[in-house]
Amino acid sequence: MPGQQIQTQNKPLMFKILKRFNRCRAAEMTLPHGPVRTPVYMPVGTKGGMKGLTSENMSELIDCDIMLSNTYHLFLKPGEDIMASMGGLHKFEHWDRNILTDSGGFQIVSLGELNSLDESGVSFKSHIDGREFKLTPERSMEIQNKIGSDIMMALDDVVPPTTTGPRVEEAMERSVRWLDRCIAAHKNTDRQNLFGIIQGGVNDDLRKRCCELMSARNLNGYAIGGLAGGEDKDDFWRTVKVCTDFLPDDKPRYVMGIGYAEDLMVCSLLGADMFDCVFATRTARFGSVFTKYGMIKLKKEQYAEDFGPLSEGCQCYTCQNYTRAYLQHTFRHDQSCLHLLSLHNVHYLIHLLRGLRQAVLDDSAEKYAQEFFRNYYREDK
Ligand code: PRF
Ligand code: ZN
Repeated sequence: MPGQQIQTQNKPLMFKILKRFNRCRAAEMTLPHGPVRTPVYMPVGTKGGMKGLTSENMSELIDCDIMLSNTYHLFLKPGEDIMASMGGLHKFEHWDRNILTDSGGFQIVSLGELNSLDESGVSFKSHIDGREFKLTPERSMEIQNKIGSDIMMALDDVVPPTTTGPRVEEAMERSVRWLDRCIAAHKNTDRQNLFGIIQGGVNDDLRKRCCELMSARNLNGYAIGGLAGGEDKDDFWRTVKVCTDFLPDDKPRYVMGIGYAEDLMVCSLLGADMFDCVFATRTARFGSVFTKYGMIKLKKEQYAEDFGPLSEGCQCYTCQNYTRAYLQHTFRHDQSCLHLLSLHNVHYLIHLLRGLRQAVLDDSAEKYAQEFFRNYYREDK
């Protein structure tokens, strides 16, 4: 047609696989707020911002490429309009790297504030003031569009992975229908990505069907949901493997809600690229920290005169400057060290996977993985 220009839309996500080790991929994902080195652990700042850590800490001390926030919490406080009038969540929390937002449904169900769920969406009562709200696929997209996250998650129907029977299939099929409503409602396709979430419990056929149905929607990335909820490790790992078998090879895959070091390693080796969990920061508040030789509880008497770092060889600010003995002392007395423990735990997971990525690039991933497991499960810690 004369005068009509072909619009070459900028795709808001590029995913370049740089090298592989068997199923494991070292890649660079480019988002509107910069590059993300994968496999990647994404720390969770539920309400925007990390508990005990500033945005500057996250970029300068931890070199984190992407953080996660929850639509549900941000919607209740400060609310979508305050965020929109601030120009989005990046400006609101002074974070100029990437943000991923979860859609809200999972938090409603897992916080037990669910009132009812039907084909139209999920209804819930605010845990702050008891007001009633309804979250639909359209509302979730509207709020995430206002938040301005780089990756938005589709609203999904999540059942615990230990669920059996027809409810598992219903939730999977509803998640596909809700995904289509999300796709139709998403306004900023030029600058925000929408990921679909694979459901289907620990049933291989349902997972395979969900992967095929959602892959046909040609999204920029996919998540594997509905796991890490009390199922056996064998079921968990097999399900991740089935999904990475049937999802497109050239797009990022995100396993939701995974935060144990060993799970991040196994899932990366199975071909997943992104992970998130509140575990690293939540567990730090109870004085549990990751070390090269497994997790330790800092309050144990044996660390009272231990003048070593939290984890041998750790390059984080905490380990460079403080001893286990000092950290235990402040943990017992005024808890003023909590941000130092959180910083270490988040740094540990981010750099565990960044180390794996570098090892894939250097052809030493097998050795890296073997050493990780040998050390992490060593008997004499
Ligand atoms: N769906 C969504 N968020 C999630 C999950 C899910 O299945 C999980 C699974 N454990 C964590 N976070 N939307
Ligand atoms: Zn450290």
